[in-house]
This record gives sequence, C-alpha cells and structure tokens, in this order.
Amino acid sequence: MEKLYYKKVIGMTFLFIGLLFLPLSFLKAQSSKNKKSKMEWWEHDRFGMFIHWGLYSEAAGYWNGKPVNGAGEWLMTDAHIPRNQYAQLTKHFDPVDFNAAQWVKIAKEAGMKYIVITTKHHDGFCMFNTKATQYNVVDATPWHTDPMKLLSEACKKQGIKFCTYYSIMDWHSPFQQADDTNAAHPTYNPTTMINNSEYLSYMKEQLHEIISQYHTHLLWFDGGWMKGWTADDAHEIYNYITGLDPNLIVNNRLEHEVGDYGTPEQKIPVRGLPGPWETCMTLNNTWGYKTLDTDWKSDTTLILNLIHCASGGGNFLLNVGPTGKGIIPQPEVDRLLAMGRWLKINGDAIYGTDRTPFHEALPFGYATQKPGKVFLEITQWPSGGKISVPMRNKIKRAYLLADKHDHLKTELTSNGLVIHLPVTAPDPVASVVVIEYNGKVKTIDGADN
Ligand code: JFZ
Repeated sequence: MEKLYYKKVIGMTFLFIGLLFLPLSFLKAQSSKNKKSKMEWWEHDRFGMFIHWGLYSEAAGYWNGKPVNGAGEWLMTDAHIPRNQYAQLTKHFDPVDFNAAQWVKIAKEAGMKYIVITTKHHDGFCMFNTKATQYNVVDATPWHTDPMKLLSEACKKQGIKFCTYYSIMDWHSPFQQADDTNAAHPTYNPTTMINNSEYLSYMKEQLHEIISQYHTHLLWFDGGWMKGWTADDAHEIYNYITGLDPNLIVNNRLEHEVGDYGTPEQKIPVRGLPGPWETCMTLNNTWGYKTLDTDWKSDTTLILNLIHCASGGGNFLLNVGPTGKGIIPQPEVDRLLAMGRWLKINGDAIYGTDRTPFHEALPFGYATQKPGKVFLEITQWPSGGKISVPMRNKIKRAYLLADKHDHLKTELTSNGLVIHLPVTAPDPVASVVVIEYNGKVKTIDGADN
C-alpha cells in the first residue's frame, strides 16, 4: 500500500515536470518553425534591388567642386566634412524627377522581387518621415516629401516586397562621437557610442516608425562595427522589432551573431553558405551615386552572378544609386533590363530553387534544383554537342527552357547522364536545360541529394 503510494507520487512528479517542459519545447519548435516559414518568400524570391539614396546622391562624389575618392555615400567622412556643412546639402535636395512607380517598375522588369532602400545611411540623414529628428527629408529639404511612403505604396501596388536599410553607425548623432573630432577636418568612421541607452531609444522610435508607417518586410542593418555597439544592444533591437512584427526578416549586421541570414558583400562564396544568405553588389564601384564612376559590370557578369548565387542557395541584392534628382541612371536601367530579359525565359531556374545537388563544380556551368527537377545553367556551350551530368537517375525528360516542347536525347552511361544539345546555344550567356526525374538526385559519386 505504502509502496504503491510512493510510486504514484513519483509518477505524478514526473508527469508534473514533463508538463512543465512541454510548453517550453513547444515554444522552441514554434519559433524555429516560424523562422523557417518567415524566410520562405525571401528564399524563394532570390533577386532583389538595393537602393542607396540620400544627401550624398546630390553631392554625386564631389565636395567643394573637387572629386572625392571612395564610395559616394561615404563622402561625409572621406572629405572630412563638419556636420553643419554636410547638412547644407539638405537645401539642395529636391528630387523633382523622382517617380516611385517608375523605380518599382524598373525593379519588376529586371525580375527583382524585393527592394531594400536606405532609410538612414551612415551620414545619419533620415530619408523618411520621422518625429525623432528634424534632420529628415520631409522637414529639412525643399522637397518636403516622404519617398518611403510613396515607394512602399508603389511596391504594394506592383507586387514587390518593400524592405529597408538602417545604419546603426550615425555620423550626425549626438550620442556617437567621431573617430577624429578635429572641428575643421573630422573623420567619423568608426564612431564610438557615448550613450547607448539614449541612442537605443532613438533607434527604437525610428524602427517603430519604419515598421508601422511602411510595413517593411525586412530590416537590413549596417554599421554595427562602430565602437561600443554591444551584444546586449543587438539582442535588444532584434527582440524589439520582431516583437512588433514576428514575420520581420533581419540581416546579420546587428553583429554579435544576431539575425536571420548572412550578407557577404561584393563577393559570392564559391559553394554558398550553410544557412540563408544574400550577396549584395554594386553595378559599378559605388553604392551612392557618383557622376565619375562609369565602371559598369557587363550584362554577362551580372547574369552569371545571379546564377552563381542561386546555385549556392543564396540571394542576389543588386544596387542602384539614383541621382539627387531622383533618376536611376540609364546605364543601370539598361543592365537591369538585360537581366530581366534573361529571367523572362530562364526564371524557372532561379526563383524557388535550392542550391546545386552536386558536390563538384560542373565544367559547363551551374546547377539549381526543385523537387523532381535539376536545372543546368550552361555557360560553356559544348562544341561536341553533348554534356555529361554527374547523376545516375533514370530520367523522365530533358528540355531547354528556351524550347520546352522539344525534348533532348539523353543516355545513362558510366560517366553519368549524357544530354545531347543543339549545335548553337539559345542564349549567349547561359542556356538552361531542365532534367525531370523521380525521387532524389543520385550522383555518380554515390550520394543521394
Ligand atoms: C557597408 C556600407 O559602409 C556601405 O556604404 C554600403 O552601404 C554597404 C552595403 O555596406 O559597407 C560594408 C559593410 C560590410 C563590409 C564591408 C563594407 N564587410 O562585411 O566586409
């Protein structure tokens, strides 16, 4: 009788402890599930437009009539401009040619699915309607217009995701100190935080505005290398903004390993990165507009870069730098439209795909995949009329995205799957072959991927 009683007590105790932990593990599963599902659209979309636009766009890489070296948006520190003098640019910022619908249309025709725009870059000038400072586009410029409102509305209308960039480092903030405070010749980068709690509440107020006014889908932080930005700060901001919107995606530049995805810059990791990632890149050598930078990447390079990212399971965020008048320079538009023409035919090989199923680089190009399909982006069209793919699946059919109805001849050999191709490539940069099969990819090295 006593024994039974103890057994019961012990049993109840375990049950009780078990019940205590249940909600915890449930919460954990929920949050990783939410993380996975909140990333879905972004991982599917693969290609976005970065926009660097601010007071520096009006300066266009010049100060006092002289060209300044370095990226356009770094003008304030590179030309050692005192805060009050840099702020004079507000008087000239009047982008009369700005047309939100036009910008979004360019992104759309390029095949881009989201836009990430600078709401505040390192210079600290706010390109949105904010109550936290007068140093903003609505209050301080003759334009008196909120471009973020117009852009977010145009994005919604045209089915593009509106996302925002926000710099933690702030060369204008009273809560951050310049690296060299020389009154006539300051150097800002890297700043040092002099009041974390004041700056954090400023940031929170602005991020609240950006989330509630424009419903940004993503926050792209930057400048977290400033001195005195702590892991606690990073966590506090991440928790604050995802508390306001649990579906908000956040890049990893809050630093301290906080954030949802990696952001290699100006380079594409050869084999991709393990988790979600996005390479951001310029079309020339500057993010913010510079009149003198005409060192444009070719259409070919840009298309190959997008393919390279997708084959490594990553996104490609390609930058435009509109002028102070609000125009996206024509050489940029031309390149984006060339990408859009390629995507119109070959987009199936990019959107909604996973990284290559193959462990080795392919001699003829790149690969991406979807369940039951491998896409080969062939950049080296074979002179011998065939390629061999290192897989040993029995296949259903193979065809070119440029000519879906004409099935290609295939044979399974000990070297893998041989696909016979037409003599000439349908596309001068990259032609896509689709292989349809059942089950998982079986590679010739034995792995199932
Ligand atoms: C930053 C900014 O300073 C720059 O102006 C631009 O906005 C760009 C997108 O981001 O520059 C960086 C940020 C990170 C690295 C290098 C430059 N990095 O990680 O090597």
